Amino acid sequence: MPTLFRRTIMLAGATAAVAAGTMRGHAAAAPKVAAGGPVYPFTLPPLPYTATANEPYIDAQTMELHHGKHHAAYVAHLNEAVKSYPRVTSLSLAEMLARLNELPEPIQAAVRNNGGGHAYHSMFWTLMGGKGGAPTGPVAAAIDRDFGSFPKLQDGFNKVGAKQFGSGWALVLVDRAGKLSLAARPNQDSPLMEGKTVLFGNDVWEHAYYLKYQNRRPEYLAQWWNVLNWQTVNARYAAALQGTLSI
Ligand code: MN3
Repeated sequence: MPTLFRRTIMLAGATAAVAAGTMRGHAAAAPKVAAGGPVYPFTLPPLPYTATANEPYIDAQTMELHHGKHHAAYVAHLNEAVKSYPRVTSLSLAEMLARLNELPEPIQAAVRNNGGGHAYHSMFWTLMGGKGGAPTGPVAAAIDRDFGSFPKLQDGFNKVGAKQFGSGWALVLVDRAGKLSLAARPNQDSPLMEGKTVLFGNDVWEHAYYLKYQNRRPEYLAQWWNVLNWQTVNARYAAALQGTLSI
């Protein structure tokens, strides 16, 4: 059966289950997510550093617009989309994304885009503000094991980020055994929708780099490593191994 038809039938089934007053009909198929993380009403988390903290690699104006305008809009639009659906607002952000196909059809696209955006950016700010350099801690050994070396990881990551057509994210995923892998996703599509967990990632939407780098996305990708906070990456890695990494 063509994928399009399978998807249409699945969504129709999910919509019927919700219309009948239950979201439990498809619960068995929903990917598991860790407890915790953002819940409704969603709020914009403050930047964990000043807007200038990632200069000269990420300029202050980009940080202020990206956080105060783009991320703030995802939060506002997500709250607006879910506010009239108490069965949805009772879910965490991670659960909303993992169970996207069970949500009422009229809000699925809004949750996918704005919920995905809120999850990604809430992680993204915490990943920066560091000093870059070579990885430290337990994640350094995992990088060597799964990519061969840190430069090989950087090269592969920068390539998937450069090749992502249009807007999206370059990602390192981590599974429950701690195994790392490269990925990219378009727009704000979250791997949480597939039951997958992000260790870290870089935003390759033009709004993340255009003021400073214009169309030079590969240069932005290369420079971004200079602000990566390995302490955050290690904390996320430890949480992923414990099954407590929510977004
Ligand atoms: Mn962004």
